Parts: sequence; C-alpha cells; structure tokens
Amino acid sequence: MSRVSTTGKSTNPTTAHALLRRLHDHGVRTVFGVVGREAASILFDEVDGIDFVLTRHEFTAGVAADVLARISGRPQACWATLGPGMTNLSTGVATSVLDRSPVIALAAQSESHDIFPNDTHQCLDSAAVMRPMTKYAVELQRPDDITDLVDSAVSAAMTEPVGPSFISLPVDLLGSEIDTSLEHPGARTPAKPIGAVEDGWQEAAGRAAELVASAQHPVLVVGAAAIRSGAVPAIRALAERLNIPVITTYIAKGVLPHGHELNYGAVTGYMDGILSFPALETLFGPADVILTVGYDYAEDLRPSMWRHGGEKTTVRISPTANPIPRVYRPDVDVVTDVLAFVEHLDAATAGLAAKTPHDITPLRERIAEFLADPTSYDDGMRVHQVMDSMNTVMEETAEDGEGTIVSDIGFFRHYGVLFARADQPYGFLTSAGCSSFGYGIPAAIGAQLARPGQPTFLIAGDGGFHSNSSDLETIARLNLPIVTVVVNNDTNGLIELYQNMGHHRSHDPAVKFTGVDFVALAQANGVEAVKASSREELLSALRKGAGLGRPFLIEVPVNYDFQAGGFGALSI
Ligand code: TP9
Ligand code: MG
Repeated sequence: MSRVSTTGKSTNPTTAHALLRRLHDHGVRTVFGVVGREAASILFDEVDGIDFVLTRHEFTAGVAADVLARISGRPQACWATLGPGMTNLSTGVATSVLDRSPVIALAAQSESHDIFPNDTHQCLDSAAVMRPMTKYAVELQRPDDITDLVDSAVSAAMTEPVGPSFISLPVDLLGSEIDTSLEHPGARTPAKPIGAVEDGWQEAAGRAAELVASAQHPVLVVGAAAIRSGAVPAIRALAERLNIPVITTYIAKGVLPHGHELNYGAVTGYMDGILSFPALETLFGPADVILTVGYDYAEDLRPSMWRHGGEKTTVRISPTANPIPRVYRPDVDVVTDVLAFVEHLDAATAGLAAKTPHDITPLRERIAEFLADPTSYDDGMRVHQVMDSMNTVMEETAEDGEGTIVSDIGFFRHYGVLFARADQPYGFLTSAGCSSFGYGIPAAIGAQLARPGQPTFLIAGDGGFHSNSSDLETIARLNLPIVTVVVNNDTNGLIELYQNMGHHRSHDPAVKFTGVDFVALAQANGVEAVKASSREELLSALRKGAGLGRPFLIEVPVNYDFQAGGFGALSI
C-alpha cells in the first residue's frame, strides 16, 4: 500500500517499512536507541505496533532491549547510528551475548557505494566489529533481502546459547523502495529457545536419576537456561516432592520464592568474605550429588565454589554441548532441553522417598543476624541495612511477590545476590556475564516496561550509576515509576577491595571520586529525590517512592567494613 508523506508525496514501502514489519511479525514491540542521519530514511512510525524509545546512550538501548527480551521471552531490538553509535551500542550487545538474551541489534551504515571502513566519514566495518560477540552479523546488500535477514537474525538469536544478532543497514538501502510485498509469509519465531539435543540423552538422564536415588544429600544448582526452557514449575514440583534444596546463580534467583524452605539461596564468590562465615562450605560441604540444571559458566557460578567438603558426583544438564571441559568435566553430561530432562527425572524417580536436606541453619542465622544489624553508623549506612530495607518495602508493595529488584554492578551487587528478595524468575536482575557498570538504569527501564503493573526497585553505586546517569532523563520522560537507591561512598568500592586483596592497601587516585550530589542530579533530570541516612529515613523514603507512581531517587551515604580476606572462591 502506498503512503502519503508529510510533504504530500506518495511513497511506496521501503526497506525501513519491511524491516519494522518483520520485526513486528516476530513479536518485537519496542526499538530502543539513538537515531543519527539515517533519520532521512526511517522515522520509526512506518509500522503500527512498534514504539521507538529514545535513550541518551546506545549502551542503555542495548541493555534495555536485553532485559525486555529476557523477561518477555521474545526477541527485542535496539538501534544505533553508524560509526560511534554502533561502537557505543557494542557494550550493550556484549551484555546480551554474555548474559544470553535474544536481542536484534541494528545500526545504520554509510551509503552502499561509500563503504570504505576507516576512510569514509563515520564509517567502520560494523559487521566485523560485532561478529565476535554476536550469533549472526551481516550487512544488507540488497533491499529485497531484508525480511530474510531479520528471519535469520531471529533464528540465531533464539538458539541456545541465546544471544544477539546484528544487521548493518546502509542508509541508502534503508530508504530505498522495495519490490517484494510487505506481506511476506511465514515469520517463524520459536516459542522458546531452540537447544541441542544429544542422541541418547535419556540414557544419561537415567544415570542422573540413579545418582539422585542413591544420594544422601543431592542439590539442584539452577541457572537461567532452566528459566528460558520453561522448567521453573517442574523444578519446583520435583524439588518439593523429593525434598531437594535449590541453589541458584545470580540471575536464576526466584526459581523458588524467597522464603521457601528449600531455597538455599544464590551464591557468589564474595559471600564468605561479606558474611565473615564459611557459607560455601555450609551450602555445599555435605552435598554428595550436584545436579547443575541449565548450567552456564558465564553466570559466574564456578565449579570451585561447590568443591567443599566430601567427594561429589556432578551432573551437567544444558541445551548446549560443554564448552569448558578444562574447568568443569561433569561425571554425567546431559545435553538436552532442561524441561525435558526435569520431566524425565521426575518420571524416573516416581517411587523414590523424599530426602533429608542437609542443615544450613547456622548460615540462615548468620544472614538473619547480619541483615537485622541495628547499629547506627555515623560514617554511612551499611549496604546490608540498605538491602534489608529494600526487601521490607518490596514485600509490602509487591502483590504475590511480583516485583523486580535490579542491581547495577559494584561491591553492593553481591549483597543483592545474597539478600535481595526474588519471588519470581527474574525477580532479581543483574548482569552476571558481562557485568558492565552502568547496567542499572537501562535494566530498570527494561524491567518496568516488561512489567508495567509491578514495582521496580533499582540499587546502584555512585561509580556505576554516574557512568550512565544521563538516562535518568529517559526514566523521567517515560514517567516510569522506578525507585532508585544510589549507595554512595564516592568510590569504586569493589575496585578498592581488589586493591586491598592484591596489595593490602588502597590507592585513592585510582578509585576515589569527589562527591556528587545525586539528589540535585536527579532533580536536574526531572526525577524527584531525597537523601536518607538511617534505616528510618530510608524506609520512609522507599515507602514514599513506592506509592508515588512516578520516578523517585534516594541517595544513601554508605561505607563498607570490608576485609581483604574471605574471597578465595574468586580464583578458578
Ligand atoms: N568499566 C565497566 C564498563 N564495567 C566495569 N565493571 C568496570 C569498569 C570495573 N568495575 S564494579 C566497579 C568497576 C569500576 C566500580 C563500582 O563502583 P560503585 O560505586 O558503582 O559500587 P561500589 O559499591 O563497589 O562502590
Ligand atoms: Mg561506590
């Protein structure tokens, strides 16, 4: 169908129309990004049902698309202009490859007759830049191919390990009229990611069932591939029937609800140091069979973390072949869909008596005592007190546990991994694989758009937050009711910890900032904000923010009492 442009000129469908139409056919409803001179070829209103969300930085666009895709289970898209726009986008793309999210990344390119990378104005070899960190990277050569390229991009993105695809779009081709009908048949979007299925996996699964049957203290260690496979209800039912504890990676928190008796928590290599307690020993020491369900090394749960106590037999269940045999060579390797495995195990253990889980009471008591810390510190709150306050208000606010706590990257993030409430899958969001600081604001934007009726709380450090704080304006412009807590120690605190681990002292020029007034920063961007310096002030500010219905920011001065010890689990 012809369209009439604002100049009154009749225009035929262009590559831009066909691109947006096909993305829409695959379920994309939002394109996040920053547009450059390709605006002459695409307005982003060519197709109904797709919104363009303008961000201040392309990294924000990439991460917001990652999180929206992660939660919705559908591909989502991000956009950058050529050259510097594309390179800015690349860290967002790196996030979706290392954190496994089906993002379709798009960038404009110089005119097709003028692509001389490193010589033409703003022209880089974009597909070459993106190729090593994408599942598929291609440059459009012929406008009529666009629908097929989008289909290929979606297929690659939705194949385990799930990840980003990239299409480079020369601006002249983007704006050129196409011959093919827009009604292209057959957009096939997989209902869930497609994984590898090894011949004879049932035999390996049978061995896993025998191991579970003879184990005294089996443990399920669950990663995000289990969530992607739709296996969460089946895992919960199996765990409850056989009384098997569940431990998760950072990003698989919420597979069991926060307070569930069998939820033994998420693990991080920082936990013994944070808690001053042998937490990994308590969690894994007595376990004799470890089933790593949806195991993915990129999620930063390293085999060294479970190698405590007695000998263990390990089972790896994953929709991909083992990419890291040097660091993890399981006794049994089951390469198949996670849900298919869990259903198989469920049937194979039908007559089995329930187990007696090993006791982790001392760890739970240590955590409860730590979180309840009533001390009024005069040099700033402690992050565990902040986390405890956020949990309290999230529990009051979220109906049926349906809320999201997002964490940026820093030392505080590991307090979030250990303590944040997560009562639903992806109820806690952080970047485990890429861990780019500045992740917080864009991830909160993605989460709030994915779950519009639910509360979103963001915790961010001064370092990470201010590396990407310009997108506060995006939160304000979209009027997203995100409650942000900035834990401010005027320091890249995690890096100061590493200085002390390596050198037993700090070196301020490499980690310390002069103070930033985050309240004024928020207000300057159109976000209401307050400072809170005690539990009481923080609780009342969180309650105010949660009830506001628009963005709110709370700056909390904090300090760490870190010791350089207790972080041995961080080495492989
Ligand atoms: N650059 C990027 C893009 N990402 C990362 N992760 C780094 C550098 C290295 N990490 S985690 C961190 C750095 C510099 C500092 C975080 O400081 P913060 O104020 O946000 O948090 P905190 O609690 O550790 O002080
Ligand atoms: Mg800091």
